[in-house]
Amino acid sequence: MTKAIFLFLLAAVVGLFTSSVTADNPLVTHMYTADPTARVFNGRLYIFPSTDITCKEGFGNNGFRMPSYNVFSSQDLNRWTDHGLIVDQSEVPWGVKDGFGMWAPDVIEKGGKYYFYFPNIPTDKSAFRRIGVATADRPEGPYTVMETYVEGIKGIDPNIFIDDDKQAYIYWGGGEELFGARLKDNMLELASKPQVIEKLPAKYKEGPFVFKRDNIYYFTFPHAPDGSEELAYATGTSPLGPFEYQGLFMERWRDGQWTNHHSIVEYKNQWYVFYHHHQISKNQHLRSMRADYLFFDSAGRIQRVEPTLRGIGVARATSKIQIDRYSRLSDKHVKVSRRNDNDLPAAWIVDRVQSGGWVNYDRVDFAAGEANALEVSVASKTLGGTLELRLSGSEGELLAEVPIDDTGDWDNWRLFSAPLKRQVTGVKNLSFLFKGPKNTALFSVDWVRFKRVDAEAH
Ligand code: FUB
Repeated sequence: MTKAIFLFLLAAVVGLFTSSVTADNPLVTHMYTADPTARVFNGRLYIFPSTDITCKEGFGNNGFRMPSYNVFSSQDLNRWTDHGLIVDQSEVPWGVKDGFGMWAPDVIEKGGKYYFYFPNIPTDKSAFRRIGVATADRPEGPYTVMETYVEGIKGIDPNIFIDDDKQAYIYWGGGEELFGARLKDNMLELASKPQVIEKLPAKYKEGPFVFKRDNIYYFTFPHAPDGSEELAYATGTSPLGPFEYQGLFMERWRDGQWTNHHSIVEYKNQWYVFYHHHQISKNQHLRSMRADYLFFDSAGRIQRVEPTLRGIGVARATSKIQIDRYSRLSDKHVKVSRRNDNDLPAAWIVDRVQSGGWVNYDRVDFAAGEANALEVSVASKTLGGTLELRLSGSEGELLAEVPIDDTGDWDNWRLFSAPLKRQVTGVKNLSFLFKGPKNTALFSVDWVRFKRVDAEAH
C-alpha cells in the first residue's frame, strides 16, 4: 500500500466518525480550517480548506503552521462529511517536508479528473512559494502529488477558472499585484506568460477567486487597503481582464483577525460565500471556515454580506439544534459563552438567560408528523423558569412552553420537554423566549430538538 493510500484510508476512517462538522458557523469545530475553496462536483458541495495547527505566535511563516489539507462535503448543506486528509507536506516531492507552508488551495475538475492546486515551500529555495498539483479520480481522493511544481509561477493562493470554451486559467498572488495566465490542456503547465491583472486598487491583495455569472467575469480578492482584509471584487468581460473595480462585499474583521479568504459558488440555484474567521480560537493563526448566503442585485452587483453564526442550510427539526448559533438575539438578557473553554471540538451555550431575553433560529425543517414535542438540554442553579417556543419572532404564535427546574448546578445538564400545541410541518423560523423572575439568571441552554412521543409520555 502506498503512503498516500494509507494516509487517505486513515484520514477517511477518522474523518467519517467525526461529528463536529456543523450546519452552523463555524462549519468545522474539531480542527482549524482556513482559506476554504467550495466547489460543486457530481451534485455535492465540497470544501477544500487549508489546515491551521497550534503555533507559537511568529513561529512558521507569518505565524501560520499549515501542514496539510482535508476535504469536506455535503449534499444538503446541513449534514457534512469530513473525508479526512488528502495531501500532507511530507508527500510533496519538491517541497520542504517540515515547512508548514501549505497555504490556500484550489481544486477543479476537468475530463473526469480532479486537479488540486496548492502552495508550498520549494526545497530549491527558488521562491517563497511555488504551486504544486495533485490529481485524483474522485474529489475526496486519493490524490497523487505531481513530481514538480508548475513552472513560471512564484506566489501563493492559486485559483483556477475554466471558461465555457474549456480554456483553463490560473490566478495567484499575493502582494501589491495579482497575476493570471492560461493553462495548457494538461492543467500542469502555463500556456501563456503570467500577466498582471490590471486596474485593481493599490495595496496588498491575495486569494484571487474568479467566477462567471450571466456573462460577467467576477475577479474577487481579499484586499488590505488599510488594516485587515476586506473581500472586494472587480468585473470584466474576459477572464484576464481588463476588470473594473466594484468595491467590497464583506467588511474587514475588526477583532484581531487580519486575513480573510473566500470562495464563491452556486449550488442548487443559490449562491454562497465561504470564508474564515478566528471565533473559536481568538488566535488569528487558528482560523475556522464559515459560509453565508450571497446575493446579486439586478445589475449583477454583489450585495454586501453580513457574516452570521447561523450560516447556511436548513436544520432538521429532530437534530440537536445549537441555538447559540443564532440568527438574531435580544439586545439584553442573553449571552453566548464557550461551553468547554479551549477544548476542541468547540461548543457554545446560551448562558444564564434572564427573563425577557430571546434567541431566533431560522430555517428548521419539520417533516410531517415527525415531532409533537420540544426537548431542551438545560442547566440551572436557580429556580429555573420557562422556555417558550414561538413561530417567526418573539411576538409570534406560541407553540410550546417548557417548564425548567433547578438542575443542581450550572454544568449539570438535564433534558426537559413539553408538547407542541399543534402539529408543525415545513421549514419554519423559530424564536425561543426565556421567562421567569426578573433580574436573575434563570437557566442555560445547550441545544434543543424536536421529537415524537406517544400520548401517555406527555
Ligand atoms: O492561510 C495562509 C494565507 O493567509 C493564505 O494563503 C492567504 O490567503 C491568507 O488567508
